[in-house]
Amino acid sequence: MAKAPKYRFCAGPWNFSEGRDPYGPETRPAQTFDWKLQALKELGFDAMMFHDDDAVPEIDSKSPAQVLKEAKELKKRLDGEGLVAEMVAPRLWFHPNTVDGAYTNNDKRLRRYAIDRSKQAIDIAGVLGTDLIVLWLAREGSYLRESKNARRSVDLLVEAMDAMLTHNKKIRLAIEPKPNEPMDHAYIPTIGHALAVAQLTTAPARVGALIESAHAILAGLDPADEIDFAMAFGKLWSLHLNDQNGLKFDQDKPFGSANLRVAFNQVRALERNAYGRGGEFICFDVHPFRTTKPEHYLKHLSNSRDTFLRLVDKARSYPEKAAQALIADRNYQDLDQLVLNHLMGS
Ligand code: GLO
Ligand code: MG
Repeated sequence: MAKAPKYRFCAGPWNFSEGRDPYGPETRPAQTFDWKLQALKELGFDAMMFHDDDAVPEIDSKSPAQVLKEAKELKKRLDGEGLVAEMVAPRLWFHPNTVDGAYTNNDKRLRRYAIDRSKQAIDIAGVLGTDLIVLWLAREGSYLRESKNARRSVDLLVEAMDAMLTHNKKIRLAIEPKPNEPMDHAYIPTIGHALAVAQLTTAPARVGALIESAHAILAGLDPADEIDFAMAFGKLWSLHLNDQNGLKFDQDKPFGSANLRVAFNQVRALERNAYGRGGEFICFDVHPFRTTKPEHYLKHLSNSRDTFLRLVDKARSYPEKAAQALIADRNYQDLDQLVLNHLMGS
């Protein structure tokens, strides 16, 4: 097992959410960006991940020059705090232009908006000192199968990615698959889809993936297998660890909260592939429960990290020899119990 480097941690400003859901308003006060930056520092995190409009608020109302000026100011602040920007993701699901999709919108003019905004996100990433662009393709799919042409949508996705890859020859695109929500069916639901689409672009080596635990679970897959699959291709460039209790709305629970064994197996997969060796971060895409009080605002993050680190210890102290003997004997009954005993402790 290759030794993993020391893990480095990351979260985004949206991970300090205020508790709003479709049935009720916020339950915690909004915090400023500065507060969030300080919070990440206090937690000992190393990086922040950004949507383009986290980096430059109200981005659509600003000139390109103003956007870059504000990105430069942000870079200075990050440097001052000793934090780095892990990635920039164009937020292509909020603006009225993206109601019916961004890159796969049926309207050419609206597709152009999505591509232009993505190019601007790439310019922001350049200023913030990261080459990683994350594409969570929120509205690339259909509510109604007959409303879109799925074959054409693949072509449009490739066209958009090619435009980004050409805009800056240094950036890498990490596709974050998710099978549903907000769409009924998304066009890139799994890592296999993401890596297959990468092959159709003009620069396959610069198109990889980001795995989110909850998204893999929503696709009916084991996130550990998704990690191994992506890493077999050298294509796991970021990670959103969290948890999800079955096929429901996207829950973004603390890591390990719903299924400790599934979390353990993700950590084992990361360890055996030496995730982080290329500078990749452990990002937690988690949210406080709606019931969380303001004084416990950071617990979902610190708890996720604590669980992660304890599971790293569990992965490193796993009784490999005993497990191998049981595997050789095809005694999976006792192998199962060995795992449970190891997780429960003696
Ligand atoms: C939602 C996604 C979302 C992305 C973020 C970065 O389900 O997980 O939070 O990770 O927008 O692209
Ligand atoms: Mg995510």
